[in-house]
Amino acid sequence: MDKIVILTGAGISAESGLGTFRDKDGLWTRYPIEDVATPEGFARNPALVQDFYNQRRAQAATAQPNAAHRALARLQAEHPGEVVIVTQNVDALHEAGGAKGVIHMHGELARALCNACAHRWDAPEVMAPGTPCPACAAPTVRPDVVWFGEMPYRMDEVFAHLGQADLFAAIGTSGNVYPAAGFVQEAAMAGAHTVELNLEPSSTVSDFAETRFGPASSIMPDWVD
Ligand code: BV8
Repeated sequence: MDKIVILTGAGISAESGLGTFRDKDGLWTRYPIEDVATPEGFARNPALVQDFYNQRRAQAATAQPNAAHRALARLQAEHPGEVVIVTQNVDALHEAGGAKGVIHMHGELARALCNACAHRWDAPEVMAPGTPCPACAAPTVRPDVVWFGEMPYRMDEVFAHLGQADLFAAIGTSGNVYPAAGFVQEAAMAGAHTVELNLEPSSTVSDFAETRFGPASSIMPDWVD
């Protein structure tokens, strides 16, 4: 029974039309991270942050999975119970492409979170500042995404998978954000073979035993099949 752990980043959704963060016209070039992806930024200007995520939620709602998402779903189907997909992405394109049990370590655009009582529910298409929480009525509703300085979700589970990995592949991530960027070293320490599949070398390319470069929707199907 092999254990295959896959980490994905914004690059796997790029060909579905969703913006990445650090490419030339990436999201972080238009919105300072500290203003829209930190709890402090949300406290300072909730309307700006809600607008940032409303725009991305609307874009994600019409995006379609691409051949890379579908290739990963095929990999899971061909290796039942052996393939765990951990994504940094907050879109739902892995699920739309047929993947199961995806671990969204940075949360999900389609979910809302109450800062007061931690209630979570399916987010409305447009989330206005001051929206009352359906559970406690406090006007402290935010997108259920993990901001900088906040603990990513399900890390214990992820590190347990990494500790048993025979194969670890990172797809479409620049390797700039931790703890995700450190997963390759965890997997390598467990004896896993490590592969980077990306448009270009990431910041952590030297940590990988094998690299394949090119657009995810063309290199992924070859790699899976
Ligand atoms: C944590 C929100 C610990 C949702 C995101 C000081 C203070 C506090 C923390 C820190 C600090 N210094 C460092 C840290 C840690 C910090 C961090 O790593 N900072 C970096 C910038 C140095 N990390 C954190 O804060 C994390 N939490 O450490 O908690 C803790 C411990 C105890 C108690 C409490 C806390 C939380 C990190 C999560 C932040 N949230 N997003 C959202 O808006 O989406 S991160 C953001 O970057 C996105 O989520 C994205 O997923 C993530 C990573 O980016 P990538 O996915 O890699 O995207 P990127 O654009 O960078 O790269 C795209 C790649 O694709 C490129 O390489 C490109 O070449 C490639 N590509 C493009 N097109 C294609 C392609 N590849 C293939 N095919 C194509 N077609």
